[in-house]
Amino acid sequence: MRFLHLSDTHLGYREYMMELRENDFYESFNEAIDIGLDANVDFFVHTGDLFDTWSPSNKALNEFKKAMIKLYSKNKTMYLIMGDHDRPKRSDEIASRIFDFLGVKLLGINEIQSITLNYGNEDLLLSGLSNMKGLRKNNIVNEYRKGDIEAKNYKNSILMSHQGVSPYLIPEACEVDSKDLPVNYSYLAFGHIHDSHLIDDRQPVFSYAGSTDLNSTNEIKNYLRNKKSVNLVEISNGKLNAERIKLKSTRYQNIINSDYNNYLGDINEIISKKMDNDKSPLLSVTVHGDADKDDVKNNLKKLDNIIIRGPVFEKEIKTVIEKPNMSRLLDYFNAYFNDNDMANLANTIYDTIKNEDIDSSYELIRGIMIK
Ligand SMILES: [Mn+2]
Repeated sequence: MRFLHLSDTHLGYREYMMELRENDFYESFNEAIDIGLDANVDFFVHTGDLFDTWSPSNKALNEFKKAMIKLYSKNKTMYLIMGDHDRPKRSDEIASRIFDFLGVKLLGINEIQSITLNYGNEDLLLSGLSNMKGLRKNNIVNEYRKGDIEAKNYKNSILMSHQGVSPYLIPEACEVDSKDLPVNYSYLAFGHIHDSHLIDDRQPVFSYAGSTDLNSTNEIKNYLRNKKSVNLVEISNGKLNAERIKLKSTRYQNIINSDYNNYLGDINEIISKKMDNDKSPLLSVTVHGDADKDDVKNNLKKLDNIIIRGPVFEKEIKTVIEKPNMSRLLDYFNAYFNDNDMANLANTIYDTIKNEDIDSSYELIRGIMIK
């Protein structure tokens, strides 16, 4: 059995309102789909943040439809879970479910959902749990346990989940500790973290497939080291082999930290490198020290075939003075109310309103009022 694991495609994301950047995301998504089709996989696994918002543009919906028609014509199913970007924030249909008639199957909306697949006379358990935020977060470990019990009965099994797992993110952003991950599955297919991780010297094999394009400059460092990728996974008789396939259509990005005398040379050095494709590179430029700003801006404007982020001018090295213990919103609530319980309450309400639909927020507040 073979499948393609992709994630965090954020279709419809339009960086700087540039149509060109929106198209980049469609292109890398389509490259990923074609990698799966060329490898003649049995099915596709998408671990969330399919679209950039739960209410995508018609163009984003149409791009997805075109790709799913290709899959449908070759009899391939796309199994999906929702990421935090996909879950509707008020009562609405889930965007990916519109495409169920093309064999798109969404799993695990509010709790873990498992199905049995059969390819080439082998069974496989496929479990999915969509992103659990806010109040739902408390159920994650329990849902994993339910899946883990089922996975015991299968030689081949996959869990799809879209969460922050420690230690892959800063602790405050993690919803799951790696010690709470299920142990009986063959493959833990994760989404949410945009840098790819494939840990295949453990059982089960664990992977963040990573995003297919860069959503933020935070991803540049990892992109330069590892590129963007998808996983081609082969599984048979409980034996699993996962391979990262690097994408070629990703627009090249880099960060330039330079000064007035050297910035043009530094830019030229980078763009003279061999690229994976002929897309204009996207460079974030910071010029440190004294600089004729207008001259820099004019010179950068003259450069053809490069997209420049910035330029940012840094006169001197800035030292950020951070007040102690004021890095979390909860600390601000604490300072305001001067009362731990009130601060926690405010933080919970804020978190719920931010992450959940209106009904859950009412439910939470009603619960508090009854107490
Ligand atoms: Mn994402």
